[in-house]
Amino acid sequence: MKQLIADRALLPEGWRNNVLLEWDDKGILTRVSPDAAEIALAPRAVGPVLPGIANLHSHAFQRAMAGLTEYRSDLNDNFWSWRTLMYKFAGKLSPVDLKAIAVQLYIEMLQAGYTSVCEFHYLHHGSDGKPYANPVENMVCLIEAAQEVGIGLTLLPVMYQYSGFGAQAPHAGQACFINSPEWIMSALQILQASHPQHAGLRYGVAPHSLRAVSPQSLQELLTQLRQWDAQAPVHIHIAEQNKEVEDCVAALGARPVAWLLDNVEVDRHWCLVHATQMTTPETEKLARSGAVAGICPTTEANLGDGIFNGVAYAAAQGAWGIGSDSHVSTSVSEELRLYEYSQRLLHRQRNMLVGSESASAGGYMYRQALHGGATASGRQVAGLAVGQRADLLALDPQHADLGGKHGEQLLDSFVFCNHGQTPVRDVMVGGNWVIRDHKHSRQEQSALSYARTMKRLLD
Ligand code: NGQ
Ligand code: ZN
Repeated sequence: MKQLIADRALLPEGWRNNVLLEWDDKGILTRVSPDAAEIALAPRAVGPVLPGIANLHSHAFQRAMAGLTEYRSDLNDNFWSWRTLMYKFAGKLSPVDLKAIAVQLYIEMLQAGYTSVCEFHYLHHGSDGKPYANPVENMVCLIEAAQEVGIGLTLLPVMYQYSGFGAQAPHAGQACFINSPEWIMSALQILQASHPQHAGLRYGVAPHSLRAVSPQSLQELLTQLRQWDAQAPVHIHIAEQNKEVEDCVAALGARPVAWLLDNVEVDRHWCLVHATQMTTPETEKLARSGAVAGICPTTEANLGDGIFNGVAYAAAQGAWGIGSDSHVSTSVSEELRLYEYSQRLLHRQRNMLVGSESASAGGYMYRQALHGGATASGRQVAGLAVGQRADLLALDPQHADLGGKHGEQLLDSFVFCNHGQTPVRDVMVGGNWVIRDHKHSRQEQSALSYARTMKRLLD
């Protein structure tokens, strides 16, 4: 029997004491008993226990670009000039490089408290656009990286066809992304045969954006996907930049979020990443759809995207989660903090996202990101409850930010304090400890191989 006792743990009903957790061979929780009497023999968590969060948006390869685009590359340096640099970098990567980067990144995510990741993966072919001998080679690298490191994975092969609205031909720099609905469906079948889905691995799809697919191919993909798996997650980049909104209005006669909600059946299986440019009616309609808004605060700030309509979305009780996207940061707490701070700066008030008085902002954000991340991942990772995965973190009770604090103060301190090392001390995924005392068993090996990869890429 696999067990853990937590003196304090955050359960769906709130903070509870003396919680006995038990899980089965698959790492699924079979018992969650607060105020447990028979606790003497079970191993004990070092400090307060939180459920682990799913990172709902990642392009793993971009981890290796962090810090390399922070200079003015263009007189009008913006999202699109950053993208040109990103394409150049993507063109240099081999499958071996991708795997070394992903291993490093996934260890960093675990250390910060993410226990799952959703990979929005579009580097499908070699830089000349030629498919690899195994057409899903890069996706296999991501699966192997996640398995070796021990993080849960939702893999979303990206459909990418065009360079802009109105089915414009792709640019040369996009050659390694290009495919079709048939390609995606056959990739999913190959992957399911070689790496079948299990509690720690789930497949879905990601039409890249309304600019990179057509209404017809989107519909084809969705029809075929739903025959294959009625519940599979669907993620899309939706409305990150104003230019994208203007082009969408010109081509399709509506703003991207409005067009998608009016033309496609969008429900809780959908995750709309970067729903940054929304009117309030779009915001309210998105909230009602049940879809998850994928908010990536550090990347959206880094790329100069704009600020998510968070206060209206929270008031409409919309579901949301966080993604580290381009990985300029892999810190759970920094993502949550920056989301709330963006709202404070915009509205010149404090604690904007929590609806009711005296509710904790950190507590609200942690729970929302937990539920939104779990829904977007399409996996059973929604917290410490029977039937969910044993994905959890134990905070360091000795950390200066946590001493003497209780309940929601722990979450507020986790999110809003930033002093020294992260308080995330131990991390368990699917019933296995993957981080102990801040360390991963493969971290030294990974650091060496990541450093070699970076040296080669930058030489
Ligand atoms: C991506 N990243 O696919 O990596 C995009 C940029 C695009 C973000 N949107 C490329 N943050 O949207 O065309
Ligand atoms: Zn993205």
